[in-house]
Amino acid sequence: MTDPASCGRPARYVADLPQPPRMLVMGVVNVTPDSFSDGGSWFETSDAIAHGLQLVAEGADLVDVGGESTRPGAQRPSVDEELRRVIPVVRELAAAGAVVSIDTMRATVAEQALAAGARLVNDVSGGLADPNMLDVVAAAEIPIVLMHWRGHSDRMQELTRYDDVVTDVIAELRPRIDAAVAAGVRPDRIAIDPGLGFAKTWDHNWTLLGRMREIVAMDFPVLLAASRKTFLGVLLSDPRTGERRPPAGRDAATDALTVPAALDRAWCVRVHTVPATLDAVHVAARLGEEYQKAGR
Ligand code: PMM
Repeated sequence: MTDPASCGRPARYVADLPQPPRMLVMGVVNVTPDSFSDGGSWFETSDAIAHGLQLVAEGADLVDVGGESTRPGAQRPSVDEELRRVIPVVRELAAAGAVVSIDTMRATVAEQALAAGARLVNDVSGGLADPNMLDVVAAAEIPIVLMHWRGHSDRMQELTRYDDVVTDVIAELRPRIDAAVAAGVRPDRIAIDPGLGFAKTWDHNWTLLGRMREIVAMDFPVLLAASRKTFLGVLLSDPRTGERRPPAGRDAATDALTVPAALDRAWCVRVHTVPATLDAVHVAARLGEEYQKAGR
């Protein structure tokens, strides 16, 4: 669905998911011992469930449950271990009424999470890591986020060469969309994501953010996940010691990016803390109305 009303609102929404008159907010539940942003904080099932419920109570439109860290150099968990981490969390959150997204590159995990009540698959590999993923999503008739991805975390830092990062990311996302549609995923159930931090240098992330409108112009809903990422920690390094700002100190910077994301008409931001993000989203939606009137 396209909403021509205002530049502070998503250019496109994803079918079968909430469609509030503003950009959506996805809260992150990392059921991992080693995520860069919050590793270990919600590794126990009960802690992860409580955290997810808190994100929903704070106003998250979606909660994204993941059991595999994608930090550079991370080792993959076994399928059984990933299932053990995420399925009980998905089940409980879905039963409590949350709209749950499963952050996985594995078709088996996606399939079981959907059976446990997940309503969206967030595949950071854009369907590349597991040849069965797109078929599973098509058969389940649910939406998917296709992220720009070039390889697993153990080698993604070697894969950062681009002629022009925005043009190349767009060119590499298109075949992923085509593959999803060819597998039978309905086009209005597809969202795309430039994959900030994945096979990107710090500067590539800024270029992608600065030229987000070119990605939005692909005419698919755009998810952005800048939250707490290292390029923010680098920007905000301590001027005296040169030490990077730690992840928990990057939330204000994350929200500073939420406003332009909404004004550029992204569909959703994926974040670790919800309240300030939601405030920023409301501000951007209201400001967008004025920009529209002013012809900006
Ligand atoms: N980044 C992470 C995990 N999942 N999903 C999408 N669609 N896009 C991302 O950029 C993305 C993701 C890694 O960050 P985390 O450790 O904070 O979860």
